[in-house]
Amino acid sequence: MKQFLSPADLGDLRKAFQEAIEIKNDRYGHVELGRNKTLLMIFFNSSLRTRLSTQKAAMNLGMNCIVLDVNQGAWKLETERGVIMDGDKSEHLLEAIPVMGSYCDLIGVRSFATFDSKEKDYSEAIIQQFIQYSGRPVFSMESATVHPLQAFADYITIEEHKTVERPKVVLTWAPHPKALPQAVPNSFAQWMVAAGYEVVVANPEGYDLDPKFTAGATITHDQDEALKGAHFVYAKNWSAYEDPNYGKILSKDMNWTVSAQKMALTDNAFFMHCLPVRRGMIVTDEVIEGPRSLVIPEAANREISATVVIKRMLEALEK
Ligand code: AN0
Ligand code: CP
Repeated sequence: MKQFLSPADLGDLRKAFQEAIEIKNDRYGHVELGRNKTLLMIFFNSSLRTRLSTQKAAMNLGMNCIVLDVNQGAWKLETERGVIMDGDKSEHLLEAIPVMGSYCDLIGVRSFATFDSKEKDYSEAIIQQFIQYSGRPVFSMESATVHPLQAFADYITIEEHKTVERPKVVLTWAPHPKALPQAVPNSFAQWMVAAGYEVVVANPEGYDLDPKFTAGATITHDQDEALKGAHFVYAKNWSAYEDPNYGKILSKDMNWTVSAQKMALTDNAFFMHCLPVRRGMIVTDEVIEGPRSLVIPEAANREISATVVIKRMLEALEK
């Protein structure tokens, strides 16, 4: 595997799940694979889970790990070609990327949507430059439009907890004070459809996601209707995708907050969220602290999803 952005990069999801469970039962079983290999993790944005779980995954595989927070201590990077660099940016990404590639064997990149340009965000301009110019396999640690390590961990978590072969999985928008990317819901919808589940996406009008990611899911603007019979409820805020409101907040409607009353509409569903989550906005304390909340095991599975992905990239290096 040379890049990791989508479920297609992983191939057969059932095989990937089996590999995940093998790793979970013996997470140091491949500790020789990464000996004298180095992972470079590059963060353009903040992180708790991704940083810790990905570093832990690399260590499980015997790798060395270097972490760079681009905005704290590195030179300010220009990302556009053809500009006269007479401003505050000291270095161009086109030099920085091959230099970074020369110090490592694999690269993970976190680079959120900036909302400056939908076209730029949806072309995944930053991570694609890493893929093109680093000379190394590259995986997304949440790039502009996708968060595949999260969606893979979510898939593992659902497989572990489901009690019917094809569960009803509902992705619901919920209110949030700041404009957030569509990366998590895009990947979640894409992976859940790829897993073969019954997938329903519920969001207020104006918040429909890019159909490229939701193809195969049912889209509705009626949250209560969507929740009926759900086995898993995945809450997430995102900003508008559709023009002319790309990246904007159109609603903070607290009727969309996932509460015990909302969960009562479901088939005793599990509650999921990628974290970090704002209590009282996205979900009530009662639901997130309740016995059907999977937020902690879901976050713990980030170590597992990252171990599978890094293992596959290391195996491909040897070929
Ligand atoms: C980010 C997002 O919504 O994409 C990261 C989630 C994993 N969340 C925030 O910035 C709060
Ligand atoms: N879920 C997730 O990716 O969390 P962080 O932003 O803390 O890494």
